[in-house]
Amino acid sequence: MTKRALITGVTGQDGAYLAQLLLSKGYDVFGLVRRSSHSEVTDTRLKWLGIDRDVKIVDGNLLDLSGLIRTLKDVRPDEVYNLAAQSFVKSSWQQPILTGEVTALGVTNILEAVRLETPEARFYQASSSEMYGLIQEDMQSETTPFYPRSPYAVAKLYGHWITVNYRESFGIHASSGILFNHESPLRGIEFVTRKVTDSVARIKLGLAGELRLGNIDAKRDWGHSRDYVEAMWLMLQQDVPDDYVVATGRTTTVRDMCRVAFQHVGLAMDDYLVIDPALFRPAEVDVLLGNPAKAKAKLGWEAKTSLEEMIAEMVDADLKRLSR
Ligand code: NDP
Ligand code: GDR
Repeated sequence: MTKRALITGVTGQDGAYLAQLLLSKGYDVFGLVRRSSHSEVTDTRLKWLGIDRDVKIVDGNLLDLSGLIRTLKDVRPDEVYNLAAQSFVKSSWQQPILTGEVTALGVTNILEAVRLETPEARFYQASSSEMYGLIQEDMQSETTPFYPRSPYAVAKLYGHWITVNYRESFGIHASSGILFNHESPLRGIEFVTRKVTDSVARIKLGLAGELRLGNIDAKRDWGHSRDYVEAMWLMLQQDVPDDYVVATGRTTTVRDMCRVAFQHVGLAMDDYLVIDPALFRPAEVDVLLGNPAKAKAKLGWEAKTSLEEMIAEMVDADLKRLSR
């Protein structure tokens, strides 16, 4: 029988790659999309991957429980991937309440809909390494204590624990992936890697003269979204639901990531980089480094793409976009 999957956040970076993966495995893929007056831009990423006609779009919003219940009743998915969120950390200080409503309580809404309509469905929650925040261990694993440092991270912590709680309270097959930063040519332009690759491409083409960044000493464990969505799927194929760190096990400063991008087009970073204090955050997560040992041992999952390969792919994609 053809498996049915529902993806919330299907218009985002991970939603697009996950939809592509599930389609390649023969799933019927349904994507929850919130209404926009600019409907032509909502499926940009699905179009980029050439799958916009293959994903069945359902109208809905993580804030609207009655709509979610109707969606679960109609779609009757075997697997539900909850990727929708207000996902930009910096905006979460400007919009802390919205972030809490969508990124935290929204998880309870979708879990309630699953519990009421399709309690046998397997559930994936998009948890985040941001939950570690002010790190309590040099290398973060599933047992490292959390210390969130932004309204976004606080909201994700709620989403994480409510997922664990629905697993333990109602026996729902609910797993939580604690994913470290992952990027791609489909990354939103506001996130630092894509901001860098887009700016480097603009500078190379003579369309811009500088790149303004905030804290370039921050360190992140960066992987590729295409690799990470595979781990999401693997989690839902296990007999027993669980929580997994998904990471590369390597950490790099924003400065060095940026240098890789400039080097790829043969330019010297120091000629263009400007530090802008306005881009610093009220509280920073200085360093993240994940330990993916459990994902490797239990899921057989490993990151395949290096930071250098990924940044090169992103710069090339931005050069192509801008040259059109
Ligand atoms: P994106 O920001 O690219 O995508 C977020 C998605 O959520 C979009 O499809 C957006 O829709 C949707 N969305 C936002 N608010 C609502 C709402 N109220 N109702 C329904 N849909 C909504 O994020 P990513 O793809 O990068 O990340 C996917 C998930 O994984 C997120 O939950 C993120 O927090 C989490 N995560 C991401 C990591 C990363 O490094 N990328 C790491 C760890 C966790 P629209 O297009 O309409 O805006
Ligand atoms: P992050 O990603 O906050 O880790 O959250 P982001 O790319 O926004 O920032 C990474 C680091 O770069 C520093 N930085 C800048 N960041 C941005 N966006 N713009 C800048 O100009 C800039 N200059 C320096 C930041 O201060 C930070 O230290 C991402 C999101 O995808 C979350 O949803 C996800 O949960 C986590 O990754 C894991």
